[in-house]
Amino acid sequence: MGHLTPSLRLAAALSTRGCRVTLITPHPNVSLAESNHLSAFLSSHPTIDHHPYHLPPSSHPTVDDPFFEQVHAIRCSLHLLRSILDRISLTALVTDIFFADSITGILSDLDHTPQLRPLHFFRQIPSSRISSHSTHGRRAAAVWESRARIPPCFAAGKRQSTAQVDGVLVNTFSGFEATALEALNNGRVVRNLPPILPSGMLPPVQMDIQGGGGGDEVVVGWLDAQPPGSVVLLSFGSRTAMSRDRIAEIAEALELSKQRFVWILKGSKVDREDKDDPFLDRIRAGGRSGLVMREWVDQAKILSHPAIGGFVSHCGWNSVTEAAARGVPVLAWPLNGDQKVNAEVVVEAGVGTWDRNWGWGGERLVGGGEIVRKLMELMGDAELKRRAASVGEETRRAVDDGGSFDRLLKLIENKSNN
Ligand code: BUP
Repeated sequence: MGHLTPSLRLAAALSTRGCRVTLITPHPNVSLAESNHLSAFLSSHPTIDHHPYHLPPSSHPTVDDPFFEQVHAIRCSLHLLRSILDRISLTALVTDIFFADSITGILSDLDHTPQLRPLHFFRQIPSSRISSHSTHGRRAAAVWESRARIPPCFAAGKRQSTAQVDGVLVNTFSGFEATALEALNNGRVVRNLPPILPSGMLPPVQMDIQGGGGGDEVVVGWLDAQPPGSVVLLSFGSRTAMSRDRIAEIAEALELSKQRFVWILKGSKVDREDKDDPFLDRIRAGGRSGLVMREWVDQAKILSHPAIGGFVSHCGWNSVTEAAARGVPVLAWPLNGDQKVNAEVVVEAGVGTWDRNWGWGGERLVGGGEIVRKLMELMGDAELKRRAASVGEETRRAVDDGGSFDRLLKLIENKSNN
């Protein structure tokens, strides 16, 4: 969902601004959440064309993470895209950065698209990896701390794929990662990069999710009855299973703290076996002052509710930007992948806190008492609230000026005029 959500937002935003959009997605999807979102999106955007491309059965059953299994299957079958691309009259192609190298190879093979170079869609720039220092009170040039920390698409081995693209579109906004964007675009990180374009804060897509079960109404109805800023939202993404021990400690902390909360709780990797689970049902039934939601609910919508005063998050990049854009303070609790980097961005941007001693989510069992202390800090820190609110305001201003998105549209327009 972390990749699909921004891609759908981008497709919707381009379509609204007059682009004719075709969506190419692999089939089958990895999770129920993905297929539900895709169908709802296509029904609510009838002008967007859709081409599924059918993946062969998994040849990599040893990977125990369905998401990585899917990435592997897609990478192995990108040649299947050729026949689809041959049938579409393309002006511009936006691809997820995961498939950068292979797509570039396929395009150079297509007869009718001699000047077509893709735009890669990348999730974030880890600005915390760019250190800015102050000289005589002025912000000086940003430099990378170490090559090893450069995002893979910009690193030397992968540079060929970025050299052959028209731009790298990043799911971020300038108010949030100004230093990183400036450093990349001025060649201070790696020379001769294509333009790095922030997508700006893409608005959430309005759609009716099939089988949604009315969870959103339940949450919003409950939040409407709570005082402003009094509720903490807890969500650790849709993809990673948390250990039962950890779930139990969080449940205990919520009970001890008497903190009002909404907890989006997933017990398994993606949503494959998450249906009946007596353990999770017991947690859900606990007598605490909040809601435990086992089904998909609209997180961005919940974060927008005035009753929400804090967010305990695994720091998936979308979650981080959704919270930042709404000025909601974050308690970072990364689980894997790029999430520690994202947690650093949260701290650097001033929108949240992160206790590095907690390590990866699954590494060390953080006790209920410790979680209570952090929860209290998150919900009671007036300075943190002020800083987060000011980042939210800056973001809203950035959306209003629409500058970065206009640059993207211009790029596409130039290509269609060529
Ligand atoms: Br769970 C959940 N509702 O119930 P990230 C997630 N989301 O709207 P990561 C919901 O999914 P993954 C739910 O708002 C965000 O836009 C959430 O993306 C939305 O996480 C997206 O935060 C999740 O980037 O992806 O780890 O990359 O959740 O698939 O693990």
